[in-house]
Amino acid sequence: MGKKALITGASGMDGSNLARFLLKKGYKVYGIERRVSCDSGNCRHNRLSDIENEIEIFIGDIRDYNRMFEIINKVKPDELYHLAALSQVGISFKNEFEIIDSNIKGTVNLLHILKNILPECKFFHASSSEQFGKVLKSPQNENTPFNPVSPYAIGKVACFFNVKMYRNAYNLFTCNSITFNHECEHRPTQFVTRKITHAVAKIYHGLQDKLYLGNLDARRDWGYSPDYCRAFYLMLQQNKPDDYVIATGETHSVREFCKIAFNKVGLNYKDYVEVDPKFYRPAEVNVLTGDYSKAKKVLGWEPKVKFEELISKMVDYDLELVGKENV
Ligand code: GDR
Repeated sequence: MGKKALITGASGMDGSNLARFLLKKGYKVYGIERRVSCDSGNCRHNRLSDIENEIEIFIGDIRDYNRMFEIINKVKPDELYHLAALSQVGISFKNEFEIIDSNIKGTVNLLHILKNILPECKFFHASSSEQFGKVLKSPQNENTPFNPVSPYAIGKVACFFNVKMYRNAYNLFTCNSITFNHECEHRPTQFVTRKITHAVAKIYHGLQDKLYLGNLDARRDWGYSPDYCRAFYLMLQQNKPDDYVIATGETHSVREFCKIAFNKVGLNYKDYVEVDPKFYRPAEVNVLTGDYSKAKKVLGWEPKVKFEELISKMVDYDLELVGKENV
């Protein structure tokens, strides 16, 4: 029988891409998700619709220790991929306590349960490049000090060190990916990339006039979610647990993203994009660039899809989606 993988946040962007990847590898895949309703035509459950008969979903909240205990004890996974989290950095400024409850406590709940009942289970945690915050060195690698500036990033630093502590203190096989921004066609529109590509499609189809954004000069290292899910899997296949930066090594501004996305449909972003201060954050991370050389050397991992191809994929998808909705 194939290995068993349990994924928290299974219906999210990475969760669904990882589930699809692991099924192809012959895994029996189980997912945990909170029961959530659809948001603005972006129904989370749609992301799993093509594989819904191949995976088993448990409803549960990572904040609920007893429920997590029950699910882990029942599934007894070989590998646990912990992807569930409040993931919107901007929103985290208004939700400090949910960061503590969901992101930090949720992660410690899972680690604590594994230590007590399933110490042989390998554990993956999605840490974040936001931990580098106001960067102290560029590009950022596994040795770059953290300097977080948002509740989200501070919470991820706490999770990162808990994952490391359970590895060192209790000998659990636990790994962090220090994951830089990564996107795909199913990214929720609350994140800037999909907000842009979805707007490009709506503007192209005459359904929207303007696109209001925040800081156009923020620079990020944007990769492709399915590429990054492959790295998550590879981390758990090594002989030794460790932490890895997962990135593309390229940095681009939100403005450049707009320029290329609008160009794809023959439009000039300057005619449509306006800045609305309401989308600015109380504290911003200006520039991130990842150095993934350790992942390349140890995992043999490299990103396949880079900036322009990522934008093309997302714009093409949204043009088709909005076109269909418009029929
Ligand atoms: P980020 O992603 O915060 O980097 O975190 P997001 O797409 O939200 O922002 C990227 C940059 O774009 C700027 N920006 C805007 N952002 C949003 N959401 N909406 C806007 O209108 C807008 N205008 C400009 C932001 O200020 C920011 O600089 C993502 C998440 O997936 C995290 O969970 C993950 O940990 C990190 O990436 C790595």
